[in-house]
Amino acid sequence: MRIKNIFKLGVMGLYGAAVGAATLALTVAVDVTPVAAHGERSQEPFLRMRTIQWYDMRWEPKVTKVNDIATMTGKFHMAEDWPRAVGKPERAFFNVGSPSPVFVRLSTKLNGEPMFISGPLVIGRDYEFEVKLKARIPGRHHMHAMVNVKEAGPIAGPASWMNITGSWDDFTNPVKTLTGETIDTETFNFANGIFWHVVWAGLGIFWIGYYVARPMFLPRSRVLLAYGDDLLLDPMDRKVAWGVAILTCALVWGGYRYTESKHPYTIPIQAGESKIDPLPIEPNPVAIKVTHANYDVPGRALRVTMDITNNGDTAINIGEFTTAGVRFVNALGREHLDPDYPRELVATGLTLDNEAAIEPGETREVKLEAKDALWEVQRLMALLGDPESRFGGLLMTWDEEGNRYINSIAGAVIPVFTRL
Ligand SMILES: [Cu+2]
Repeated sequence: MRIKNIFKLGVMGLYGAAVGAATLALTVAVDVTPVAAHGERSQEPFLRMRTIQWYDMRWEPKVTKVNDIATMTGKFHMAEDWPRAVGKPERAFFNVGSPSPVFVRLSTKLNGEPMFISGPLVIGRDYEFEVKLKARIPGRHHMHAMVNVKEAGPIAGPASWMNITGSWDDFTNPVKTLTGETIDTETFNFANGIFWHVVWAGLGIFWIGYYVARPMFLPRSRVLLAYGDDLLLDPMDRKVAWGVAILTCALVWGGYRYTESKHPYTIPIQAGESKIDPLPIEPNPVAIKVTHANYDVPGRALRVTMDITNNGDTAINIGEFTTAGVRFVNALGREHLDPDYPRELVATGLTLDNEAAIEPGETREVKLEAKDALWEVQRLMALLGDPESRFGGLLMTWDEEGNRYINSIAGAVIPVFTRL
């Protein structure tokens, strides 16, 4: 009877596997269109505009061969207007957003210091990062800088397409261990990993399978409730349970003993916290107060009214407004625009009501308009549907000597459906 049950379950399992395989085959045969990106535009606008504000991003080189090194560098500002709904960056980890491990990350540096564990980041301050990547899987990949924030999730920055040529089979990732041995982390102990997965999964499946077959959970639970456990406890169950318990302990103990004899020097994975000081605050003679902002829905334009005070010694001009990685530039901003920055994230529709420079000591009410279809394409205007409709971004100004000043601005946005 029991053997029959197990056999029946086995057959059912085979059916399940067959259905799974057929589904997979259909997916492979029918759905062959590759995705163009990986959903960054569906991240809420307040996450992209008012948390981590990225600038000076570079991806170099854009084309690499398998095993070549590429770098991603840039800076980010932790917005003062950090949304209430998003966890504060008390524990954050710098990461890279990519479609699977197409590159291997060799190192991450924040303000010149290695960052391999998470740590706090300070709101209102700036950080500079450098990520070293080693090309692994050929293809055309959308590579984002990203910060994982505890209780907020991953906050993706702008991405650029990076191409890898060559063959995955040629990929190697040799590292020299502290004992002087050189291993290739791509293949090191692969069989060992598979072996332990099979051992533990096998033991788990046996344990659950044994009880599933004698009898199933629901009838078992009903018998337990109605008659107690006497009816259910077979002397064989006790023997099997003891057998599995002893085997588990023996495997754990034996595994540790074996590892210790084979690798006498091991160090645990490092935990703790990386404490990295933010970049020093640079002198900024520009003070900005946003007084009003609206979004022209049919015109796809954000209009911001603000009072700008120039406390410096030379006149300043506005050149760029950047938010969520989208850079709105005018003629001045274009002069300072990195030609390698992804074209799909550059908008030229930045205009001002008064193009004249803001003189030293002057406070002027400036009406800025950032107009482009990118508001819709990047789905940033979904913020109008949020319970807290606020925009955020970096306003960049340049003085006559070419010094750049960056101010993080933010404010409530009122939607406008007709031209006022
Ligand atoms: Cu992407």
